Amino acid sequence: DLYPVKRALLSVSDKTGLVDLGKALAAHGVELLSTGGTAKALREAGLDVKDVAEVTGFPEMMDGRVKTLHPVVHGGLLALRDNDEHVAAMDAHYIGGIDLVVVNLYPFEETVAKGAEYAEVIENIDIGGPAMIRSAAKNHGFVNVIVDTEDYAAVIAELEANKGATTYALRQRLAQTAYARTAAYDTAVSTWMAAQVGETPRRRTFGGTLAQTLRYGENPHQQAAFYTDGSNRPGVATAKQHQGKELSYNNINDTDAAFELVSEFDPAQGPACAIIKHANPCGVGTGETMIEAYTRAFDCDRTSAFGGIIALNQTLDGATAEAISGIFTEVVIAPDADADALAIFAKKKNLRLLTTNGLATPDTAQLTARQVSGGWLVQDKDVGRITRDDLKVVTKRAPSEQELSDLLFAWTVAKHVKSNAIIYVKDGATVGVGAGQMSRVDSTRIAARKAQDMAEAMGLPAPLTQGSVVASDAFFPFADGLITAAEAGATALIQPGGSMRDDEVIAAADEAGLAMVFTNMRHFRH
Ligand code: 93A
Repeated sequence: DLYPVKRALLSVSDKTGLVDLGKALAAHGVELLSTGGTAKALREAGLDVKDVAEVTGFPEMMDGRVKTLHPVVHGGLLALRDNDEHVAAMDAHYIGGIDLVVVNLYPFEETVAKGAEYAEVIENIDIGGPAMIRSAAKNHGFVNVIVDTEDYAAVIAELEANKGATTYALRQRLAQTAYARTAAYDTAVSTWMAAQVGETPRRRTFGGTLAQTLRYGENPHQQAAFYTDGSNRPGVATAKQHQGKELSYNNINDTDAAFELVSEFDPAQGPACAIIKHANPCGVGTGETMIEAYTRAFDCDRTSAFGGIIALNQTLDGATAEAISGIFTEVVIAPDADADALAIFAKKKNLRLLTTNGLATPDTAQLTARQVSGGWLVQDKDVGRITRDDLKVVTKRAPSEQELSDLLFAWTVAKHVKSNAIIYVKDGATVGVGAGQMSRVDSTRIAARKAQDMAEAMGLPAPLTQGSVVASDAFFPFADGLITAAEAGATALIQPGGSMRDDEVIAAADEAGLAMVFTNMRHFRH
């Protein structure tokens, strides 16, 4: 399965390692063909190179749009060397075999990432490069294709070991890498185009660029990696890490949840803070100052906040940094951090601080995907939002101004809590979160029980759920959940409505003197 490399075509945008590779090939007597810029770089290093234009008899034209798209190139790549008719065709049309292709593509992903104009992005869609890669990879029985500078060394090592030939095993592995690259490249193009014309779940592929090989996955026995999608959105994928060790798989997941949640709160309306554990908030607070917002988030569930991930919607200041330093925290993510905060955190070597230079855009349309066995589920991201005007009061009593504002706050938090989600809120801060239970009444009970525990731990006369409002991410199927909330001290409720037993639930609310509003929108999150 050894096949000799006699002629190579090199055409690369990223010229890293090119000259060394060219020299190693030349040392094995390989003839070098190349395109404009690549040929120039090789010649400057003193190598003997033939221009592709000379081989095809056509100049590079149309700003380089057509340089290698020619039967002399593709015939040389695709011809089966052990097929008499193919060999006869090569002879008849003066086509020489090309046994090795070295191509890396126009930097499409980088061009998008730097925010280039439409026309420049279009010009960076490589056509000839992927065509050569795909031709060479198809003919891996005879042809080597290198698309990754990291693979230069392996090919040189084989040429050394086998007197200028490579093994089938290597060529096959290179072919697989090659198709992975062209697939990722076209995915990047289609993802960018989807952003221009609007994404739909029907016509979208997902791909990404390897950003980080993670130490492990959700558990230490699982391998993992982090891919970025090139969209350059403010968030965990693009944040600047100021200190601490690398983020783990779970850190990235939780930091994303924290930042998406806190970004719901317009900084112009004041500071907000979210503390996340296992992808669910264990406290969300607002306040006059950031330290107040943090403290109120922390007071919702001080026990769970230990080892949590904290997101802020405004600059991290010194006072808040000092307060956060009081307990073990994994990650803090904020749009920015002031000098005082940086100095305070510098003493906390294990704490990771990320700044994003902006907030996420939870109201911008986007697709989300999740893997199931044998496929992917794709949907629009939940960007649903409601305002006061969308609410329908269904009880005899209408909510007060304060209740209304807390109901909307609770509803926003509920969107970011795993179902079944029940959120108790008082004065712009959560005071109880029930998440991820299989029954809604259990979520209602758990949140109230935890508030009771917190009151005892903090020496409060009554749990903070007294005089709170409650959001439920989906309708109450029975009155029991609502009654539990009322017993915990809730005075108002927000929920989608739409249950067969809405009448029963509304009657129970009236009986308990609760105000209740329907949103006619659900926020399941699984
Ligand atoms: O514009 S292209 O799509 N048309 C082509 O025929 C073609 N052939 C190679 N781009 C083409 N290439 C790309 O040019 C390669 O994939 C590589 O990225 C780049 C190398 O150009 P140069 O050698 O001039 O620097």
